[in-house]
Amino acid sequence: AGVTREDKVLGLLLGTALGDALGASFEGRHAVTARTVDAVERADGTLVHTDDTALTMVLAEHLAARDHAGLDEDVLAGEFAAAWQKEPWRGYGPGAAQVFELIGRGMPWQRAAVSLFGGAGSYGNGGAMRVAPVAAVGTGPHHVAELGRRTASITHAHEDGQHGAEVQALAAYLALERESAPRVLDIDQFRHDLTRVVRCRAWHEKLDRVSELVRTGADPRHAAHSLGNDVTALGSVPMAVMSFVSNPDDPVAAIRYAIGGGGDTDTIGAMAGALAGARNGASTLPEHLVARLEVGDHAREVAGKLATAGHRG
Ligand code: 8NA
Ligand code: MG
Ligand code: MG
Ligand code: MG
Repeated sequence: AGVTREDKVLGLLLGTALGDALGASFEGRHAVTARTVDAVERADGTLVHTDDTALTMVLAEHLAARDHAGLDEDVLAGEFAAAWQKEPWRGYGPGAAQVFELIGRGMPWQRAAVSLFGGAGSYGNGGAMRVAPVAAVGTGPHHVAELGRRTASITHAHEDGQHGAEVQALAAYLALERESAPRVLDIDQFRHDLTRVVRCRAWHEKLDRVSELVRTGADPRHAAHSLGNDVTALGSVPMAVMSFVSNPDDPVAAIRYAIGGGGDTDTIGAMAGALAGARNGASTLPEHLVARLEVGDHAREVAGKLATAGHRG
């Protein structure tokens, strides 16, 4: 009984797409009221996703297709670059677009990634926003974090950009493998698991703050003010985790919370949606919203393969 693994993997993918597409209407707003989110939810027509979902699907396909071969950064870099080249209008970050252009012209991804921001590399949230599918194939917390870091490093040479992917990958793994509704989510255990694998003080401090904000039942604006809601990894992944752990049993509520904090709403919505979708499964997502997503059929096809592709890498 309960939610099947395939339904949880599909929930991870469709939750990403739903959070991204709903959040995309509000990107850059200071804060978003529940009523404005209602209006988008009630409307008809396609919910258009952005770079977050496009690259998540590329990674999911990569992992699903490479039976026994695992993750190949050189191949994946080419697949990311091809997705950007095909649909550059999906709202990519400027750093990501630059790396993909260089890769497309034949530069090795290692050189392209370190060339960004005067040689510092990107600490944007682009590695974290697309990472969740690694949760389906990792064999344990450390392996999942390592896979997450490797997928991020293709575009994000800065340590913070890679840590963000590790934290989101691990959160997705815990949501997928350990947590099933209606079992109650243990927030402190969750934070403990996260901080054991990602050993970096800035992240520990943010995750402690998440625990405290959950305890006090903070609203989205307050949480975003404390945790951040911008396009950096450290300024957005904690808000996504917060959105999930304060709404663990309801993906739409988690996404609405993420959007309510304003800022990088598509990306924070996508990451929160991935976590809540993975915990609760696709069957808990409202049909009228899923039907409006661009990726529905493709996500079902990939989720089926990804759910059985596990424990490689
Ligand atoms: P990125 O590598 O361009 O990073 C995002 C941004 O972070 C950069 O454009 C910089 O402003 C800043 N940044 C990152 N590293 C550094 C550094 N070392 N020094 C100074 N500034 C830095 O792209 P990404 O793929 O990481 O970004 C993902 C985001 O871009 C997501 O929000 C995604 O939805 C997309 N996006 C963002 C916006 C927005 O700016 N609100 C709009 C549309 C799309
Ligand atoms: Mg986006
Ligand atoms: Mg596994
Ligand atoms: Mg964004």
